[in-house]
Formats: sequence, C-alpha cells, structure tokens
Amino acid sequence: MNDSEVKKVHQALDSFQIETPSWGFADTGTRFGKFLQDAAAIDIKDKLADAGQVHAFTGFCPTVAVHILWDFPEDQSPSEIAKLAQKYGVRIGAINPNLFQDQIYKYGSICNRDQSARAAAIDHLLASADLATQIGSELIAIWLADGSNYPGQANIRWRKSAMVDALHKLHEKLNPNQQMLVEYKPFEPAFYHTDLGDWGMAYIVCKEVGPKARVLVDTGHHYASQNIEQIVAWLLDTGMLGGFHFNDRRYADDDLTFASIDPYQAFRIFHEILYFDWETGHTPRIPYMIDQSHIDKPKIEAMIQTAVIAQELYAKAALVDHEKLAKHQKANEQIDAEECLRSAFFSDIRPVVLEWRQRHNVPMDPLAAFRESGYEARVAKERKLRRADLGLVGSGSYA
Ligand code: RM4
Ligand code: MN
Ligand code: MN
Repeated sequence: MNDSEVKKVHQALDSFQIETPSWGFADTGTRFGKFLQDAAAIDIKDKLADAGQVHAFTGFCPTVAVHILWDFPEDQSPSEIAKLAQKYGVRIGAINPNLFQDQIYKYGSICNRDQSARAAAIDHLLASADLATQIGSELIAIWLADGSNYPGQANIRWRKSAMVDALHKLHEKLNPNQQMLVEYKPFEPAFYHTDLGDWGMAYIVCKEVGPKARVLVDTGHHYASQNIEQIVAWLLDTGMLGGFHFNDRRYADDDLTFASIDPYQAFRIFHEILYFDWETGHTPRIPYMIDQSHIDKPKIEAMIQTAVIAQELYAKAALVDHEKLAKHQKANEQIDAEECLRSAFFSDIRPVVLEWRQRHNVPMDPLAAFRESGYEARVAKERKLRRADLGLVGSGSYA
C-alpha cells in the first residue's frame, strides 16, 4: 500500500462511526424462546454501560439507538437517561417508537382500520418526536409491523393512505434538524402483505410525507438474491438514503452478525457510498446502525466483533482506486473494472487499521482487550444477583 492509499484509508476511518442498539445488549431470542445470559443487560442503565464498553474499546461507536417502550421507564425522565448515557461515555442516537407490541396493534398500528388503535399509534409517534427533541436526538427510526396475513383481508390502498397521513403528522412535528427514517421489510410479523414491503414503497411514502423523511435500509430485510448495493446507489443518487440497520441473513430476517455470511456484499455497499462520495464530492451524513439480535453469542463481544468487521470492510472499500475504476467503466473494460473491486476487497488493510487504533488511543485488539478487562464476568455476577433480587425469572417457553 502506498502513502496516498494509506492516507485515503485513514481519512475514511476518521469519518466512520457506528451506532449500537440498546436492545442488542439485552436478552433477545426467537419466537420459540430465549436463551438467557447472566451478563445480559437488565435495564437501560446496563445497556448504556455496555454500549460505553463497546465505544471505549473500539473508539468509533459513540451513540446508542433506543427503543421507547423498552428503554424509557416511567420513573426515569428522558433527560436523566441522556445524562446516564453521558456518564458512560456515549450519547443517545436514533429513537425507535414501538408500534408493534401493544395488544391494540393486532391488526396494525397506523394502518389499522380501527380508529382508536390508529389514534394511539399516532399519539405514540408524536410523543416520540417530543422525546427526541427533549434529549436532542435528530433521528426517529420507524419500523412498522403493519400488514396482513391472508389474501383479501386488507384494503392495501386504504392502508397506504392512512400510513402516509399518520407519518405526515409526525413529519410536521419534527424540527428542521430532525429526520424520520422509514424502514421496510418484505414479511414478518405479517406473512401475506407488509404495508412497507420494500425500498420502493418506503421511497414513495417518504416522498409523499415530506423532505424530512428518508429510507432506512436494514440489510437483513431483503429477499435472498436482491442486489442491496444497487438499492443503496439509487437512494444515494436521489438523496433519499436515510441510514442503515446492519445485520446479515442467510434465509430471512436472521439478525446474524453483519457480514458474517456475505462480507463481499457489505463491502460492495460501502463501495457504492464511497464511490458516490468521490464522484460527487459530497459526503452524505449516513447513520450506520447495528440492528442485531445476538441470541447465543455473548452480547458485548458480539457487538465489538460486529463493529470491527464493519470498520475493516469500510477500510477495504476506501482502498478502491476510483479514478481507475471510472476509466475502466467508461471503456467497458469489465475485467479490469471488477479487478478494482477484487484487489481492494482482498487487500490486507489490518496494518492501517492498527495504525488508526494507535493514533486514536484504542486497544490494538479491541476484542482481546475487552476480554482481558474482566467486565463481562463482573457484570454477570452483579446482574445475576440483581435479577434474583428483582424476582426476574426468565422463561424460554414458546406457548
Ligand atoms: C425488526 C426491524 C426493526 C427492529 C425490530 C425489533 O425486524 O429490524 O428495526 O427495531 O425488528
Ligand atoms: Mn431493523
Ligand atoms: Mn429486522
């Protein structure tokens, strides 16, 4: 690697940050049950403390996404939670409203034909905007579980207009610095139709809702052979890319570790972003967020591993020779163009990443350093006792 390549990678890494999800530190599972871990976070304080560890050992995970119903208990004010984050060296990032858990949402939230369910959902969205403003969060990330299970059950067009109407109300509540990120998903929990089934639907809804709405790409929410980097390229070109939820999938919404199944796909996504950046001279502010459910991996280690994997792939993507690539593309030299990607992807960028860590005063091997710190064993002991005190007994049962 020559000096200018090294510089390019350093520059890219300096601007690369990843947001961790509060729910990724707690016990989560599949619909069949949960396997509990003593060290898993019990409450928001634990989640922020654990996120603080990830940031301390990696140096580029300074914000934490939160889920309203799971993370804001009634006896704690939002500003207390923001202060708590500060205490652990992190900030609150995206706010995620919860429109899927309550019994009233059996047939949907903002797309429900039942006026009272819809009104409750809209109230919750507006309350989420207030909360975001109160704690200085600029992002509201919306994932709807809305959809239907059987053909004929739903008037799909009616539901679309109800959705646009509700999201428009939220949009009007946002201040100029805030954005709403609209996430799509082809199926689950609904198995016949999902009201926001793909990026095109999310794009149309954002356009109808207003300029503060953008599309959120969850890498796990695509059909098996879908070309995600093309979606990303189109969203970049239209100024509609709102951010990412990172995870990987083998079958459906598996929530596996980002790039664990297909690292080349993750690399190609980063490449499209950096290529856009080079070509347009415009660096979009892209919130990169992890959205994973570590069912059986230790939570904090899994989060550090994910962040490091993403950082390495981003560094590799930064190594692509854009001038050369553009030249080969223009001349239809497909083999040479492809080689531009392959040679960056297969380069060993770890020495540059190590240099970056040294410059930023973070451990050379974040995972090993975290393990040596003994944090996990310490909190496991304390949280196990606290769980017993609180009378929290886990259950792995499905029915
Ligand atoms: C969904 C989606 C959302 C996440 C929920 C819990 O599949 O990815 O982003 O908040 O799961
Ligand atoms: Mn997601
Ligand atoms: Mn998901």
